[in-house]
Amino acid sequence: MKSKILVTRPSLPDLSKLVPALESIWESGQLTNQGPLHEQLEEKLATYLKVPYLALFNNGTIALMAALKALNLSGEVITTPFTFAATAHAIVWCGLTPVFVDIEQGTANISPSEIRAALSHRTSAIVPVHCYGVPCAHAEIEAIAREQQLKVVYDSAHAFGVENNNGSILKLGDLSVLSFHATKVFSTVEGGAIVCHSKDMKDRLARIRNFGIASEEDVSEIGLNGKLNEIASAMGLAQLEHIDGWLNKRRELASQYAKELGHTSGIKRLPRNNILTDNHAYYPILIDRNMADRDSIYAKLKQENIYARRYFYPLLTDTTAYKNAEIRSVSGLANAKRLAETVLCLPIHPGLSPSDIHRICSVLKRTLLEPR
Ligand code: T4K
Repeated sequence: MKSKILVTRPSLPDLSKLVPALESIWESGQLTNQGPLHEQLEEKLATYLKVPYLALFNNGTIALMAALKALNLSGEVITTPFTFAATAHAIVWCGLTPVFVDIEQGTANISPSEIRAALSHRTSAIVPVHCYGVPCAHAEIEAIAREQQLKVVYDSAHAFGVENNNGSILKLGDLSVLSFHATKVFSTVEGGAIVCHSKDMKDRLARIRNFGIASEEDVSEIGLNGKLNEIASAMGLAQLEHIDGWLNKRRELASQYAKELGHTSGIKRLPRNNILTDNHAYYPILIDRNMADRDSIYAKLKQENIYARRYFYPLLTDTTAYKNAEIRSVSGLANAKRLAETVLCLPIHPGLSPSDIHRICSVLKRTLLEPR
């Protein structure tokens, strides 16, 4: 049996880069609570990502919850069902009602016209996802938000380092939330961050992250424990030293996929429009239902020890947790349903070699030619 290829593997820094930082933690005994490595990572990441302010968190889900809390929202929040469960979970954990609308045809991102059709007097915010790192239709989304006085919190869990013509897309919206989970392009094992636009907001987020403690004498609001610890911060600092090389490696692998699969009938690439600097966090392809069945291809790859993933199937609104959720979609979520049934994310991570990509493409092409 050929070697196992997983959809992703964490990129690990040289251990030698991590050891001095770990030694400093052992020496100081400062393990968490905004220690020196945490402060360094916050600063270095804001610079690297070219964003004004950034607050670290212990994972992307808690960061999403803190972001929603910091904007003092109430009532309904319009979002997409084509996402990881955490997006909607955070809304529910904040006591808000997620209202699900469809994605735009030909993309994996929320549709502005569907947002507009779903507005109610209870709507207080929009939570779009830059799915697979592709920027949302942000100009239209933010025009609606301005007009209706709504907040916009982008779920940017997939969008580390992505830039368009105006620079980092993480600067969009009121707040933008990142994930640094082990499966992400940049990782602190578990971790996340919120990008914001003022020192005041960063301070508020830091307070929410630390139980809402305002001073030795007061707890000013209901916060949570969202702190990134020092060992995770050390991991982040070491990762930053490698990140450009890893992103380049992803670019090379993505362009090999594009070359090898470019003219294969039955496979379409999900477009990656309006991106100046891509991160290739995922490599989603669409399987033409007239040619082949996505699940058979997924299973065939598995038989060959190649583990692709059906991100995001099942659609969130088809899961038990959301079976009674509020869906307010003109199209009946038709685009999201179609995408959930036809998308396949192929393995992509810096540990893969050109021959791994060739092996994946060969199995795919062979399977597509087999009679159904
Ligand atoms: N919003 C969006 C849009 C998100 O996609 C996510 C997370 C969030 C919010 C929340 O952020 P966090 O709270 O997680 O920071 C994974 C991740 O657990 C999850 O972080 C991620 N999205 C989601 C899209 O994918 P699974 O169920 O695919 O994980 P798992 O364990 O099956 O891992 C996938 C592959 O990676 C496996 O083939 C093995 C490999 N792997 C995984 C881990 C954890 C490793 O090689 N090493 C590892 O340590 O959810």
